[in-house]
This record gives sequence, structure tokens and C-alpha cells, in this order.
Amino acid sequence: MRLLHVRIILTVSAFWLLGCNRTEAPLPFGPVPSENQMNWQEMEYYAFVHFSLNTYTDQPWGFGNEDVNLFNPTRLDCRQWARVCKEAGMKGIILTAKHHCGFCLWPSEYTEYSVKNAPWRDGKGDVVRELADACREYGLKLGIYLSPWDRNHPDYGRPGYITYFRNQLTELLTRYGPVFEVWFDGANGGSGYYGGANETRTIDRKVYYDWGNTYSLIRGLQPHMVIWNDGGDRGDLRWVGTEAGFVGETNWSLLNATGEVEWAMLHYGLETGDSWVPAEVNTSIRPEWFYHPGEDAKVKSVPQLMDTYYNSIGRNGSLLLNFPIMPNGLIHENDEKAALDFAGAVKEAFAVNLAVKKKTVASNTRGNSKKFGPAKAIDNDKDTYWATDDEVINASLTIDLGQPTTFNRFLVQEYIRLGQRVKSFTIEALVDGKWKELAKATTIGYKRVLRFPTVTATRLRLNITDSKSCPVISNIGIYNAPQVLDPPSVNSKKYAGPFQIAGKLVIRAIAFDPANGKSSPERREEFDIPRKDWKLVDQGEFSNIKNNPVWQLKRFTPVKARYMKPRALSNTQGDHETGYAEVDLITG
Ligand code: FUL
Repeated sequence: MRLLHVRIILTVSAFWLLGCNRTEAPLPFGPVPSENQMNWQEMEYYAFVHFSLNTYTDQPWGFGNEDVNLFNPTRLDCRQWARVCKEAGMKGIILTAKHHCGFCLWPSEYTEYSVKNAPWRDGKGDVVRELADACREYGLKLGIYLSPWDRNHPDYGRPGYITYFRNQLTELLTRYGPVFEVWFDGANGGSGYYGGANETRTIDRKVYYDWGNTYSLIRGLQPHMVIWNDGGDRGDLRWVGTEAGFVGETNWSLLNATGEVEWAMLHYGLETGDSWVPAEVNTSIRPEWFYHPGEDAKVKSVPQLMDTYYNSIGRNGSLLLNFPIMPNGLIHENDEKAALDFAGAVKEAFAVNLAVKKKTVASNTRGNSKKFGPAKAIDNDKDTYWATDDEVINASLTIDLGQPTTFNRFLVQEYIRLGQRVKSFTIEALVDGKWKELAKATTIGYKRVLRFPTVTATRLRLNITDSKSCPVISNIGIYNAPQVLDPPSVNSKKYAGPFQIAGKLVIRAIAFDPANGKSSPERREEFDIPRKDWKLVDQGEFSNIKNNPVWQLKRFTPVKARYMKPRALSNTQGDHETGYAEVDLITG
């Protein structure tokens, strides 16, 4: 009896041990992000600000001989920039501390071509300092753009300039606290002022800058920072090959550490790459990077910005959105409005995750262990995940929505600390008892968001159709995003005469004169449910709103209704303190 007991215990322990072995977490596959890259990736969305002498000369690039006296922003307020960025949901700001013209927004010890010789704040100003302070106040991270190409410096193209460049970098990385990202622009047009030489100087970007030593300097000064570099050696992040605001639908966060980087590698990453080099999508809220008054009416619309969102953050990239600063030192109100409306639209689109707390089933779960079960993909914990057994690279996860549910967005995230794995996937919905394919896509990575026509379904199924190794999915979201319409343009429907509508309606219109191609500002009118269907059922008295800000109806006969709309009636003096209300109801 005792022997049997011991044997049972041994067998149970063996099972337990086996179970433990089988449910070990997957091993990392291929290159994985560094802690710095991980922290950066989780920021997702941050700002660029372009501000320099170009702001005063209406040019995209300065030659390097522009007068420092031009720099005199009368209302410069980095707190306004920080407020706008914070309210827009951004996590940091990267400032053009020095653009190609060589003018420095901080009082560098190594040049006279800086704010210290400008009339602004009597030469005592420091834009980098003011921005660093504002970022700290608003809980944002600070980033620095330092152009390697310097069209002002006499030594540019010669060895002496590299020392100058590193001295400036040292100032920027030691004076202003933690910097989350440094941006080394690859642009190099050759010609410049170069201390009066007025000539063309060409360099070999890979050799001249000696990036290896500059990187060592950076790592020593700011060990937690990421390096963006389009000017030679591979940095921690990569450019996506376009400034139009999108990365490839297929987007591997990988590149090779050495060798040529063709355009396709920038845009799509490299499936077989041996280094983790994720994509940053940089684009401006206006056509250009610096402020040009002629672009005040060309600020991107919310639908355009939403497209950018889906084509950057929604495609495993981060979004670096630029605000050009006006000559007075502020972000233009049109840009602010666009950024805040965009933030509102993103918030609205992803307000409710319809997958939360729903039942999940997977075709395979790693070691049949709850620890790696499909429920881990909807538990709102970025550190847990659904994973399959090692050999399983085709698998599906079904979410039972419980009842017919309407949606049009699907969000999925891989647990990238274990590498980027998924090569292709589809999503299907169970509509009226039949599975219907909603979308087909390739890579996932940190975050992937798919858009598809609105559907009403009881279940959603994610099918991983190919993966480099067992899929590891940390998060899934299902959303019903409202439609965002484009503002009216010459291509909009032409008004041909009165028309009838049934429900609520928003009309946005412009007048357009084909003779001179000019259009009026937009007018917007909102129409509520037509009054013809409303029925007055009761009148009641409101309580005094001075004492009770929530207007309460004192008398009301309960009626079954679809909409109820109390309306205040003011007295003859237009005084709303007390009054009567009509209650309109639509039944049915
Ligand atoms: C480009 C630059 O030449 C533009 O002026 C701008 O700074 C943009 C972000 O990068 O390469």
C-alpha cells in the first residue's frame, strides 16, 4: 500500500515536471530589440519641431550665410509646444537644434553662429533649455536633431569638423538631461557658405563622419538613448525611405548590420536581417518641414492623419509628426487643431476593445498550459501572451463575441522581446453562421492594425498562416471606429438643389469658383432628427440651475421613447435661471 502511494506520488511529480518542461516560454527567435529600442517602440507617437533661420527666410534649407539677427521670435513659448504635443497624445519632442544651415538653437561654445548672437532674449536665450524644461513639466521626453551637414562651418568636409560636431553633440547630451533619441539627417547637398568659401564640398558619408567613434561617445554620455541615422552607419532605428508618412505593409524590424541598404530594405525591413532596426515614420503635418505662411491652409486633414496613423503605427512603425514653428515662436492654431482633432479621432476609434473578457479558443496552446493560453492575448497585460508549441507555425485563435457585434478594425501585437515571427495572417468573421475573410496581411511586429468594411459578426478568428517560429501574440483588439470623412474639396458632390434626409446629418460645404480656382472657407451645419417626427408629450418645470447645475425635470410622465430631448424655454428677459421645458419624444 505504502509502495503504491510512493509510486503515485512519483508519477504525479513526473507529470508535473514534464508539464513544466512543456510549458517553458518560447526561446527568442532571431534578433530581438534592446531595452532602449523597446522603450522607444512603446512611445509610438512623438513630435518633430522644425525651427531655425529658415523660419525667417521662408526656405526649406538655409545656405549657411543667413543673418543671425533674423532670429527674433517675439512670443517663443516651448510650453505651448509641449502642451499641444501632450494634448495630442505624443510622448516626446525632437527639436532641430541645428539644421543644415548650421545655426544653433543653443549657445554653443564652439561657434558664433547661434542664438547667443541673435537679438532674441538679448543673446541670452537657449531654445534647447526652454524645450527641455517644458518637456519635463509636461512629462514628455526630449529628442535632438543635429544635422551632420553644416553649411556654415568653415571646416565642413575636413577632419576638424568632426571634432566640432562631437563637441556640439557633447554639449547637447550633457547639458539638458536625458535625451531619448538623436537624429542624424543624411541630407548632404554639397554646396554651402562654409565660412565664406561659398563652394561645393562632397564627402563620403560612411567614411567621413567616423560614426563608430561618435556612437561610442554617445553611448557613454546617454546610455539609454536611441540613435536614428540616415547618414552612414546603421543606427538603432531606420528611415522608411519616404517622408510621405507610411512604411511598407510588410515591415520587418530587421536589417543587416553591414552592407548596402537598398530602398526596399528601408521600406519593408529585411526578413533575413541579422540586427533589430525598427522603422520610424517621419512626416510633417504640412507639406514642408519649416514654416511657410503659404501653407497655412495646407495642414493635413484628420482623414489624412488617420491614414498616416494606420500606415505607420498600424504597420509596426512609430510616428514622428512634425510641427513647423512660426516666426513668432509658436505652433500655428491650424496645426494645433489638426493634431488635437486627430488625437480625438484616434481615441474615439480605439475607445472600446470589443474583445475584452470574451471567450477565446486556440487551435494550439503551448503545452496546453493556461499560462500561454489564448486568453492571454486579451488580458490587457503586455507581458503575457498566447503561444503555440514550438513546431506549430500555423494556428488560429477565435474570439467568441457572444452576440452579433459590429466592428471594422483589428489590432494585433507580437511579444517582440522574443523576436518578430509572423510572416502572414488572415482574419475572418462568423457572419450569419458562415466564416467570411475580412483581411489578409503579412507581418505583425510590435503593432499591426487592419481596416476593413464594417461587419456584424458573432466570432472573429485570427489565422496565423505562416511564421518563422511559433507565434507569440501579446495583444488583440477589436474596434468599431467611426467613419472619418474628408473635408469638402472640388471633388466633393456638387450641390444641385434641396434634398430630403431621414436622420441626423452634418453638412460641410465650400463655394468654389472654377474661373479662378479659388474656394471659400468651409461652413459646417449639423441637422438633428427632423422635427416632423417629434411629438410634444409633456411640459415640466426645471429646478433653479444656479443651485443645481444639472437641470432636472420635476414633472414627467414616463413614456417609451427612442430619443428624449428636454428644451429650456427662457423667460422674456432671456433669463435661463428658471423656466419651463418642453419634452420632445420620438417613439418607435
Ligand atoms: C530631411 C531634411 O533635409 C529636411 O529639411 C528635414 O529636416 C527632414 C526631417 O529631413 O532630410
